[in-house]
Amino acid sequence: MYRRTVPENPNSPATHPLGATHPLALAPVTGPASSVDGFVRQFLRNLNYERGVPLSASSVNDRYFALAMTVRDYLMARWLEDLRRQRETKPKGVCYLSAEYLLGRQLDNNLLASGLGEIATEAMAQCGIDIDEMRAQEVEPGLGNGGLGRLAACFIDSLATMSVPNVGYGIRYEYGIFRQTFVDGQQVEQPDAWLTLGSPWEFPHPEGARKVAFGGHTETYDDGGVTRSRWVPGWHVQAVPYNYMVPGYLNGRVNTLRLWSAVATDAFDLRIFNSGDYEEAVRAQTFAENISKVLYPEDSTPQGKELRLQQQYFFVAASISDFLATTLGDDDIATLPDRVIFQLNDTHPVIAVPELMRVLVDERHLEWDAAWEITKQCFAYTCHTLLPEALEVWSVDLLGRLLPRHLEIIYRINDDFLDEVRERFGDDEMRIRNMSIISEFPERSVRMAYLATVAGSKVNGVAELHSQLLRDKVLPDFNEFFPGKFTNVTNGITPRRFVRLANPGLSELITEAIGTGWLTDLERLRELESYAENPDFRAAFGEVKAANKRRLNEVLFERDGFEVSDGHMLDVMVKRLHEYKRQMLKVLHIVTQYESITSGRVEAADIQPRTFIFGAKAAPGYAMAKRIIHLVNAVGSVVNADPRVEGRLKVLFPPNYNVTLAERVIPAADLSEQISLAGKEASGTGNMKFALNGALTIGTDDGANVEIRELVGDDNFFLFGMSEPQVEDLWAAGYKPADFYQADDNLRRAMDLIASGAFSDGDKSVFEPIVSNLLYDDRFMVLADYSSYIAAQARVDAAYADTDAWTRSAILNVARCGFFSSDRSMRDYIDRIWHTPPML
Ligand code: 26W
Repeated sequence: MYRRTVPENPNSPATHPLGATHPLALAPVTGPASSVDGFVRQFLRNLNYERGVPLSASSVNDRYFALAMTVRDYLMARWLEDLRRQRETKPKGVCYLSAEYLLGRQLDNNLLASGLGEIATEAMAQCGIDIDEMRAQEVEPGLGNGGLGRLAACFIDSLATMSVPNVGYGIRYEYGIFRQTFVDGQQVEQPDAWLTLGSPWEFPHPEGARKVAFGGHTETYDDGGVTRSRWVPGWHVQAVPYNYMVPGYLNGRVNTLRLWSAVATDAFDLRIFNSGDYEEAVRAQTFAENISKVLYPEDSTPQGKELRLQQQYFFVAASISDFLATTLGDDDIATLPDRVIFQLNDTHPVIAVPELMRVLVDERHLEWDAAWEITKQCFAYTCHTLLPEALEVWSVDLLGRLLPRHLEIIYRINDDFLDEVRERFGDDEMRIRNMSIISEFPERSVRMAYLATVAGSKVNGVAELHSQLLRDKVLPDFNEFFPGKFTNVTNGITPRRFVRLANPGLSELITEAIGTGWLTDLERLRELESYAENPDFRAAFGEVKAANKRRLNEVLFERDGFEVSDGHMLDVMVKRLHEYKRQMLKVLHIVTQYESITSGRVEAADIQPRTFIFGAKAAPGYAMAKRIIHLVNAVGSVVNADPRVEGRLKVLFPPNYNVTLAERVIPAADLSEQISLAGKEASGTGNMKFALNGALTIGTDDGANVEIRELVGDDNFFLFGMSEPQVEDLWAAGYKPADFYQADDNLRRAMDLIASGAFSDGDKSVFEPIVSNLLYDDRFMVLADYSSYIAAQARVDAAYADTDAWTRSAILNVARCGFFSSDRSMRDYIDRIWHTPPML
């Protein structure tokens, strides 16, 4: 038997991660809703007085709002108390600056964090309400594209759980990431109007609006003998803050996420735009409000669009001004580094660097050098990519028009920096040109990653391999110049959302075995290792996986009408559609299996039945990515309709993959596809979520896969493909895809089948661009890794045939991946970069 006799109470202070000594850990669940009766009363009060409806006439949305407000009411006292204590003790805090937060639904998370789950469920039942219906009512705020945005959401969850003072600053996009639909297998984007029914989680504070300036010109003036610069802006926008609670897990801590919404300033400013007529005035208003209208759906390919730069400056200017006004207050500006670290989530918020300099020098009248010393201590920068095309640059022309003073400041930072470089390395013009924040080709522009590197107290990559490549390959000159500045913090994920909430069955099993502490100390999952050897535990683990598959089937049937076959291995690839992630490799594997059966070379009965699940959005302007989506759907239609592979192969591509769907798909998966070209995926975080939910990984030696494999061991990971150095060598030697095509019969047959029009009603032109890309022009070397991938998939099939051994491996994956908690990532940032102790 693996069960403990006495299950621990998760609310018990003794088992609380902060220990019995933590004052808040001792606090009982109190507040207006701490009993079922109290919860019902508060819920009805909210329904009647906040929504203005009686229960009998309430809509689902009314009830959802009233429920959410009741949870909010409970958290409110803690929130206010934390803010009060912070004002009083003035601790150093983290301001996380991120253009994206991919939060996912809030209700369940906040029920879990507050410990109100059972009470709320019972209270709803007493009111005749199915709480699952309430959960389903919430529209997830999709204010991010993918990994970077979801990482920000995991990080703020961990900081709250660790009681570290933090404000997450970002943009309240009126439209989040587009809703994906398929028409004839092709992606069609629909606007994501997530606010149509309102959101019960946000607190608007129009009185806390900050004024953000744009355009105009700069001038110098004499200030009692000192020559100073000032910015004379052309126009302004108001940034209105919306606050969201970020509750820690059962620790009584509530941090803040503050997202900014743009509105036009007063009539005076409007006049700048209009010639006195009303229609022009309204147009000006629209112009201002456009700034926070829509999330840019580009992931990894910067557009260089003016509106995007406006968004970036808008939110960082508002955030810095907000921090100085509300938190630093009248305290000496020189103490700023003791009070805050601004963490730059990729280059998107890097314009904050010259903004802080402008505030310090122009507004607070600090000497340049003193201001620079402060600024350098207040920033740290995380890079999330290596793709050269994803490294943001802004043309000097655009920057100078929109932010003329900031451009001057950037020039000055660069001049001073290059002087230091010359001093150290002499007049090495090549080096100077390579290190300059300003690049001259193809047009004069500002390299935001360089600016962040020069200004940041630390620069980090997001997995060991990525950090090493960043340091040694992308920015080696900077590493030489700033020894010790570069570091690694491997990404992590919050186990609260991605294990506890997404996989209640597994969570219960784990808690029965090892107790409750693991949710805030994920390394404790190690204690599961011995359970991998226990047949009863393996059986129970297998049952949980089977139940999760059934749960997924229900969702897929309900949302997309999909019927999923029983007894299949679930082989899942969910992530943004990008060539470097190589969804095409997965397609070639499917086509290979399909071709080998339909051509009669392999018996259908001899293959391991698999259901392939894809989830992926393509940037609307990324033609190749969209074509690949079309191909996946086309292969799916043919394969799913072919009786020769019925019951053996199935391809499902539910549209609109998002956090909510991820929470259902990941716990059901057997096999996790992490197949990027080595050196291209900075980290990946989906890979961690799958492993922690007991899926085995088939993957390249890329990003955090490297660390996953090290931890779970080679026997529990299906490695394939070239290593990063091999990729470099092959590329340098001249990659010839045709050689691989010629050398492998299976590959040739799969490619030929696609080229023949078999998946496009005989029309060869439809997928021809994909085929010729792979054959003649593929930077991501899909064909080079094909045979190794197929061989690894054969090992997967063989392994899966031994159910018991597979389950053992799956348990070991869970047991050994505790390292990938975002709590650990946060601890790394805190110890090595931020130096912001928890507020106990
Ligand atoms: C439009 C410009 C642009 C450039 C880069 C938009 C978005 C980006 C991001 C950096 C892309 C991104 O999300 N990167 C992912 O970040 C994750 C969190 O660190 C990593 O796990 C992924 O490997 C990385 O691709």
